[in-house]
Amino acid sequence: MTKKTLIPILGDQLSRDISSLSDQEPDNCVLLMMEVDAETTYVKHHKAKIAYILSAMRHHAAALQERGWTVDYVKLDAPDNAGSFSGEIARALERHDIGAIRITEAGEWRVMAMIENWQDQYDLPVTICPDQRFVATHQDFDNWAEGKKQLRMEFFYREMRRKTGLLLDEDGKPEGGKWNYDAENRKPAKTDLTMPQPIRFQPDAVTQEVLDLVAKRFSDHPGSLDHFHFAVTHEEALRQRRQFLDHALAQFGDYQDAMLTGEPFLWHSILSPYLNSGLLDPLDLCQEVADLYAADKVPLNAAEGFIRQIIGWREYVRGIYWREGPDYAYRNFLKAKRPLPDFYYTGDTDMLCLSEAIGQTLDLAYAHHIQRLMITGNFALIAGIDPHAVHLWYLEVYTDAYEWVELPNTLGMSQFGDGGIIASKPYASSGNYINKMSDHCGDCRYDVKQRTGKDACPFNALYWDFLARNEDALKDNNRLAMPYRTWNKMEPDLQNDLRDSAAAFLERL
Ligand code: FAD
Ligand code: DLZ
Ligand code: SF4
Repeated sequence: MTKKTLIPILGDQLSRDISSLSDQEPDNCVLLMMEVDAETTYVKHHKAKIAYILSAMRHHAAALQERGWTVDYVKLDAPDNAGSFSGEIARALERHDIGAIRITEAGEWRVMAMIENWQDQYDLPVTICPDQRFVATHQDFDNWAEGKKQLRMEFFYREMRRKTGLLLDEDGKPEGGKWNYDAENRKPAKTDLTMPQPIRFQPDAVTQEVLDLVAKRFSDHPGSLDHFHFAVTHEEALRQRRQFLDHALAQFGDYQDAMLTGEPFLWHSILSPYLNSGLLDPLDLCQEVADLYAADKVPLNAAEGFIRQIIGWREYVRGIYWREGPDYAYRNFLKAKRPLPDFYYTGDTDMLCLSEAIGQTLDLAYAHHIQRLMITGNFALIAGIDPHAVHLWYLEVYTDAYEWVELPNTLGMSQFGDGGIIASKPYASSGNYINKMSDHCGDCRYDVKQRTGKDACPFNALYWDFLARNEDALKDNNRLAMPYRTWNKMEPDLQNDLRDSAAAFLERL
């Protein structure tokens, strides 16, 4: 009998056409799916994130079996579960007569290092297939980046538009004459607008079993399972995609940066968990968005704004992750050292913007981009929290968080830990920005207009203190010339008051 090929399918490789399966005959392969402790606990993932991944894995295994594949599925509570991918590969080699291993490259340095050992460890040929679910290959990104002084997303994004042909006219020019309609993505929202809601999927028996397992086994992990609402199959993810395209996309452009108390989703797609784990295909989604624009169903600022997030930002951060290497996780350009405040795990703070963003994160394992960047991220940045600790928090608490996408967004874009590879200036702001883009401040116990004193919005003093504290590192950044001019023109008494207010606040943290 000919030996079979063992094809491990990891928890974020749930795409039907994953590259490890292409050109393979079901009769010659054993697919291996593994729920293992090493993955569920390498950080303390939010309970709902674990439940989503395990349930989506179990449903995907059933779908693969229906399509004729043999799937060897190891549950987390299986007796003798070895607890790691490598340990489970070893056990699978005892159960099956295997001649070779084939796997799609993993999305993290940590797991790639494991896979690269397998050939020696098991004395079998191991084929690592490129992950074809992205527009840019690693080589494409490196070719683009090579020799450039600055790796700005905008220019990479234009390459991706050219490569995919998305939103280009017949002459290869951008639709509407401009590449980027970012300036038309910044309307604050009002509470009286009717908001579309994402579909709340009811747990089936498979999901319920996983929810019970997670509740029991991960009771010390952050977050709640009470509001679990995720799609866990390809069909359900497609229903949420339809819901977004039909009811939210048209206004996504206008309100992309808006925040409202009690409205966690606004006009966002809530599709990132499905895009990142493989239930949805990013390019196919972008093509439908471009088609809706071509059919006059959605405005250009919405279509372009959405497509930019996916073939621009999403592809760009992946390129940076693999180009910069595993040490990127430890960069700390501003030498920030403060530990993460406890309220990131409880939401228990009287700063309303933070309690809203963190509260919904703990309930739903979801927050939208501006909450992540300008509320929780901004606060950590201006309070001088250690960027590695901030990175671990984001990796834990969001269902869409895998290191390739989370780390560059957090450590690079949000915390300026890489010294400006991703962001041309730190995303630091006072309460003014939050007041402009949300309705939080009106109901907050702090006064966003006051800069010092016990009732002043803490973001205000922290913002100026951040600039003053990091003047040596940041003063030559052209994009900060204006705030530094303002700071240097301030009366010394006011400067001292701001710095004292910030110090007193940080002391209380
Ligand atoms: P929408 O607003 O509807 O956007 C559509 C899609 O665009 C998203 O589903 C996502 O796939 C993509 N997208 C948008 N912005 C980005 C971005 N900056 N980078 C990569 N993809 C993007 N996104 C993740 O997928 N995983 C993460 O772990 C993650 N961590 C983040 C950490 C920080 C500090 C910040 C500032 C952003 C992070 N993002 C992350 C990006 C972004 O916040 C989420 O993709 C988005 O909020 C997901 O919600 P949505 O599907 O409703 O997105
Ligand atoms: C995130 C995660 C979790 C919580 N659990 C598992 C698991 O039990 N089995 C699995 O195959 N994958 C899991 N994952 C996703 C993996 O961590 C992810 O596939 C790797 O990090 C590679 O990106
Ligand atoms: Fe946040 Fe300050 Fe506004 Fe309160 S006043 S919601 S702390 S920005």
